[in-house]
Amino acid sequence: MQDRNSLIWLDGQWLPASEAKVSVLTHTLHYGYGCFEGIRAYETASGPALFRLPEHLRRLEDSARILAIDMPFDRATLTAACREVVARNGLNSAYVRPLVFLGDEKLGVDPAGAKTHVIVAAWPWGAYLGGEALQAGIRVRVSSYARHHPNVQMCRAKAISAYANSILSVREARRDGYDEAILLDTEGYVAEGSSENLFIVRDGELLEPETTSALDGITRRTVVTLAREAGLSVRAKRLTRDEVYCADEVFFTGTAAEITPVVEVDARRIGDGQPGPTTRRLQQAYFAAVRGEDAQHGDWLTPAT
Ligand code: PPE
Repeated sequence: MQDRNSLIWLDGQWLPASEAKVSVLTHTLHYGYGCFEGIRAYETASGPALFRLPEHLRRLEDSARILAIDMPFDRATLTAACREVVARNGLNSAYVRPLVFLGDEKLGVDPAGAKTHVIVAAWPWGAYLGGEALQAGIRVRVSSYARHHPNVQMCRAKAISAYANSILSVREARRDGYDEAILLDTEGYVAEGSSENLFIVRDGELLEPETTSALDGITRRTVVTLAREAGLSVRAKRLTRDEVYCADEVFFTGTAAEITPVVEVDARRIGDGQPGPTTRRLQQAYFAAVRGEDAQHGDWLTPAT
């Protein structure tokens, strides 16, 4: 997937992907200790721009803090790397992936002595859940796996190790013929998708899970803002799976997944089985914002050049 000639930023140096290599004794490869971000750059009338870059870099800093990893690079350095990785690779739109990991200086669970490294890579990434997903919607199942309890894996960190749970749940869903998974928290309330936050619409109101077992998604925050501006009521409450079954509309949000309608959950059709009007309206508002067509939210965009 990654073009071998694409340029990757590694600890302050620009290297072709074929040379941006780590040792098989890299600490993070063995124990999954590290964190990352996913940021999209969209084509706008004034060139490619990164959507909500400061918020993503703030969350990367928060993730490192939660994991007690000292970040070796400051915000300004990483901002420049994220902008440049799009520009240097000549991408009009891109998915940008900063990743913080520990090196091969030592192994053993205690990472003391292993050096912290950072990469920033970028690649073109189309619709996350397939070309049709944004238009037609997807089918999801409630996972047999629970999302992490915060005393197991602190979910406010976008920690690499949290994703084994995501991978198991998405593989289970696909094995069973679904497109994605919804994970409940350990108390049985809805948490999030394997790599998305979830919203439901019921009687014109937008509801999101009140949970400590989900990532604080930046697309989620964007949708809350856009919905309120559109005059919709938005509320967080503990959501159960049967409330999802009975929703008028369900959709996922995420940088990669953008706003993906959900039209079926556990063999139950949602609404009339088509993406609903509120989902459509929020998709339109979201795509206008990311493409720089919403004058009110120009400050959400950082030009790549
Ligand atoms: N929950 C999880 C578990 C998650 O991984 C993501 C993003 C979200 C919620 C939504 O967060 P935000 O992107 O800030 O709105 N998942 C990223 C990784 C996807 C991947 O396959 O890699 C993403 O969407 O970039």
